[in-house]
Amino acid sequence: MPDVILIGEPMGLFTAQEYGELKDVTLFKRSLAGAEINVGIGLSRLNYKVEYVTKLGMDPIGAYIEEAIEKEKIGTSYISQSAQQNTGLMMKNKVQDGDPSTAYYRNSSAFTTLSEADVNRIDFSDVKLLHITGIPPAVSSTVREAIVYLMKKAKSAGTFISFDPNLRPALWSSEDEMVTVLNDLAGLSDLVLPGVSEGKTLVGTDDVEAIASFYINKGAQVVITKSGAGGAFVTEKGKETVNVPGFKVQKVVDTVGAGDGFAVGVLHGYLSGMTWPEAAVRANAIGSLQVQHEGDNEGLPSLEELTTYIENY
Ligand code: KDG
Repeated sequence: MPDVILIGEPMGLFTAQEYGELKDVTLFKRSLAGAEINVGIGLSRLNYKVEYVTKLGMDPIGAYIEEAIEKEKIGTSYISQSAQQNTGLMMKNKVQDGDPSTAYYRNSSAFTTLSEADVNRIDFSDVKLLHITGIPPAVSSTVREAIVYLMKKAKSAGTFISFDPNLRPALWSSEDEMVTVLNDLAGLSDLVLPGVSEGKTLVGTDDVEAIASFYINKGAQVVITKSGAGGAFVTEKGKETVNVPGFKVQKVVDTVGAGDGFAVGVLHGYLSGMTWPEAAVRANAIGSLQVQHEGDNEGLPSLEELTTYIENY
């Protein structure tokens, strides 16, 4: 049985190898993207048994992604395929430092056709954690239904559920819909991982205590709010909020994937029995490693690399 189950849309990522607008770039490097597969890769590198639920097209990028997932020692038993639709793609431009711009090619992708019928054989007995993000429920109503089905099944099996809102307004038909759906999903979760600016959109405030209270009142046991350079704010039900400072970085190469790295650290802490503030230290460390690398998951460390990084910081 896996320790962790994740569901999401992996994409072939084409990262520009020269500066300029995406429309002008001629040279790209191919790799793998997708918030949930990033978290899966991070946890697998830390030696957890991970099973990833997705649907791929029967095309070269789908085949590449399946091989990449296997190389990362992630289970593929819950991967289904569509003969009619293609695997999603994404492009990202090269930046000197900071936030690159991105373009999606994922409308009507194979993953958008995933439905409850693709996931109803998933067995949660002995599964410790189900990790959900706010991206997959945006891509289609069938995916959204499948996610609610999985969360309810996990909950009745006693599996811990973590939720990272991962706002992607471009994928939703309206902000109202995004806010309603994501707050409902957060209400089915034990751990919620919002960013401060996401809190502003989802809860209407950037006050970390107010954001945490909102999700604790919805049923969460713990809320860990990300505040970039301000580190993380850990609020456990019935306890005072604790600030865990971030790790300073010499040079930010690419911010994409930092939130996924943060989630990896928190979930590593949970799975290995640490306190939540201890987990937040790992989260800040992995987030800071990830921003020092180009690519979505290239900075995610092994257990030894993580330990050495924290010890030498
Ligand atoms: O968190 C990194 C993601 O932004 C990236 O991998 C792409 O999953 C992705 C998405 O849908 O935006």
